[in-house]
Amino acid sequence: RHAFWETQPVGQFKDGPIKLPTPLSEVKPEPYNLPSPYEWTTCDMDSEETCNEVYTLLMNNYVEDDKFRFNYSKEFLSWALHPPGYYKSWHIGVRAKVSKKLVAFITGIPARVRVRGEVLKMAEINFLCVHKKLRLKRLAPGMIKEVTRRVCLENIWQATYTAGVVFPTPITSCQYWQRSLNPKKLIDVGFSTLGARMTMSRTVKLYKLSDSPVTPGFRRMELRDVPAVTQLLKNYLGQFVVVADFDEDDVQHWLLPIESVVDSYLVESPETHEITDFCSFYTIPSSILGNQTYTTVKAAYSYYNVATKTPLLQLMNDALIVAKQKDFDVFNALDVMENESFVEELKFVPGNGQLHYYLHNYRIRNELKPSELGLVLL
Ligand code: YNC
Ligand code: MG
Repeated sequence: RHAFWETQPVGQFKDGPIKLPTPLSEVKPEPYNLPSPYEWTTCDMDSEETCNEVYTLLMNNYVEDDKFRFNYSKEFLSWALHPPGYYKSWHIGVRAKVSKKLVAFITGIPARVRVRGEVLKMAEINFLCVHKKLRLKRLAPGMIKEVTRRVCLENIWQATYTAGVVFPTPITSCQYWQRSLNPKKLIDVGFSTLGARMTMSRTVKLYKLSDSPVTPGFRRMELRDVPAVTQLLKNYLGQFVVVADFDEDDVQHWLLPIESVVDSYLVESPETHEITDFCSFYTIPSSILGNQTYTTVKAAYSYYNVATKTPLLQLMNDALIVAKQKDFDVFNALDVMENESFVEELKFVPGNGQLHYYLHNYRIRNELKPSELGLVLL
């Protein structure tokens, strides 16, 4: 310890909070000001009407590149925003005062995140979106300040979030890998291109998978598996540096399958009935911008995977097989945890663009490697 130097404005040796919490009475009690045509609204995502408005705002204005825009489903949004202990006040919208049209959105959800040895209550910030017609008017900073205020009012002082763009300062930058399941469609819509010296039929053959999973005892996760899956995850995630800290309630919420939202499979040993391996992925369709034949690409995103008996490569190959059975077009995985160990052999190719991970009000002295992350955000 350095009783003196730790009080000085110099880089510190230790990881930890950048600013200490203030008394709650010092957190601003009223919302930040918005430009006068707009007003804050708290979005009740249990209301079908509000959920529809959010869905429509995101469908038309959320993250996109030149060809695709995320098209999170209503069921997905409801799942993503209602974890155990969620705060309605963290589902924040901005409306035009006159028309009441929803024009911007940002959300937080509570989570426990372990950073090395310390488990912290954090907010996970997501779905920041400003209507295309209101861009570059500095609405986003006001929304970020307002969500921060509402998080602090719950006596939570740290947050985590991901973004495709760089600002101060990522804890690590990850790469997406993409595995074609329906190569013909992906090529037709311009999601991927035909490789050099490749024909369509050779490409289709290259990506062909078995009709059904090969691992004996591979099956869908059920409610009765929650305790075993929680234990498997806890043991496995222990090795990583920034990690989701899941209890059984969290596992039930985040990993129990929900049709077209989240899928989880496990291996139950045919002899001992022990649960030895686990894999999961969530569903985000993307709208295809300006294609006549197809309107959406159905994408699976690798979530949490744990292999203790089955080789991880084989487990993930089975995940690809069930994703293909469920008619996904592509399977995406970040290079977090041990994902780099299977991507190349399973014919994933690097996607373009990176995903940067951030912590709010928590310093990590050295940038992490993606493989030190045990946290996947939606
Ligand atoms: C972004 N994604 O740099 P500077 S990811 C954070 N996250 O500030 P304006 C962002 N900041 O550089 P626009 C950001 N994108 O001047 C831009 N910024 O210091 C910064 N896109 O604001 C930007 N969703 O309102 C600049 O820009 C300032 O009208 C400019 O709005 C931005 O959900 C945005 O990509 C992103 O809807 C809303 O472009 C808009 O362009 C848009 O003039 C399409 O803003 C959708 C999109 C972002 C997805 C995500 C994570 C968000 C994290 C927010 C940060 C949380 C901080 C922690 C809270 C602590 C809680 C506690 C305790
Ligand atoms: Mg703006």
